[in-house]
Amino acid sequence: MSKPRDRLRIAVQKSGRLSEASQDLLARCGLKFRQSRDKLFCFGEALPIDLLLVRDDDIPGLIGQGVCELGIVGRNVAQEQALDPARAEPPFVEVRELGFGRCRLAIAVADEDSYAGPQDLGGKRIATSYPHLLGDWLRRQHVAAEIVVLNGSVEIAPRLGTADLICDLVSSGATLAANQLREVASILDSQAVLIGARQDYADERAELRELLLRRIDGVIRVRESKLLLLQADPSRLASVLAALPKGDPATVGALDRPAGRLSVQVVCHEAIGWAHLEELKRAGATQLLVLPVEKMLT
Ligand code: PRT
Ligand code: ZN
Repeated sequence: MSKPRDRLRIAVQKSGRLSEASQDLLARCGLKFRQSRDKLFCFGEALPIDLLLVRDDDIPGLIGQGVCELGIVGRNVAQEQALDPARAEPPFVEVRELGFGRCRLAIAVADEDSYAGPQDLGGKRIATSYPHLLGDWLRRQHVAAEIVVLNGSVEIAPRLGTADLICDLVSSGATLAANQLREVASILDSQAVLIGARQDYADERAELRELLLRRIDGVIRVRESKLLLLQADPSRLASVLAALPKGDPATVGALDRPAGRLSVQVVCHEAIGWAHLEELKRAGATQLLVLPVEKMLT
């Protein structure tokens, strides 16, 4: 058990692919920070929630040691450390998917090499920075291969002859293409996740954690949400409602002008494309408006 504390600490990546989006998410939750001189610790001014700016690889460990209660990392980093056989049980759990930093951990072979399935990897040397995730996947495929651990520039290993193929993070695929490599299997779908300590807190941190999670849920819901407004004739209402995108129940009201017409509003949690608006128009909707939602508390 860690000592009682009345402030919550969140660890986020100091500088890298997840830094900006992580800090942006917390700002949208209403958190404001005063940065310290060493730029590692940021004091929370709006709420008793402080920020630690560190390397992403250190975040699961900081939670394990009780230094922080929450952290934002790629699922690839969290799962790699969770699978480390040196640890009995990972001291953290995935609390929320955050929807940014999406990528996948994938096996890639040289363009000219054939690949018919995992069995083709038997006896090969695979370069990766994710030995535990790769080892776990190979075991589940019943394939025995040699894992060559590299901490960077994994994609050049086949050309250097230090490995036959690689297992690395891919987002656009441009890096693989530039290195004459071809993705053949994805072993983990990743994105930024909020991780937290397994334990419950018997002090102020329990309530702060709940408050922050509620705000994060609101921010995530709002990010994809749109308010759809339209008008319809009562005779067409049923067909318009049937054509609405999935979302919260629609609110239907009567308009003064033109008399007898109905106004419909609904919060939608998926993208509304032009084709969908045209379908609604065919169903009898007019005056269609799609508006962004800024805040939501339900
Ligand atoms: O310094 P620190 O240790 O904190 O940062 P880092 O260098 O370890 O991590 P960083 O900032 O590179 O990435 C942080 C997290 O972003 C990763 O752990 C992933 O969860 C996520 N992420 C999302 C990615 C990518 N997309 C990504 N494309 N991380 C790395 N890449 C690399 C990949 O390794 C490869 O070299 O980008 C290249 C491939 O990109 P494409 O677009 O060419 O396919
Ligand atoms: Zn890192």
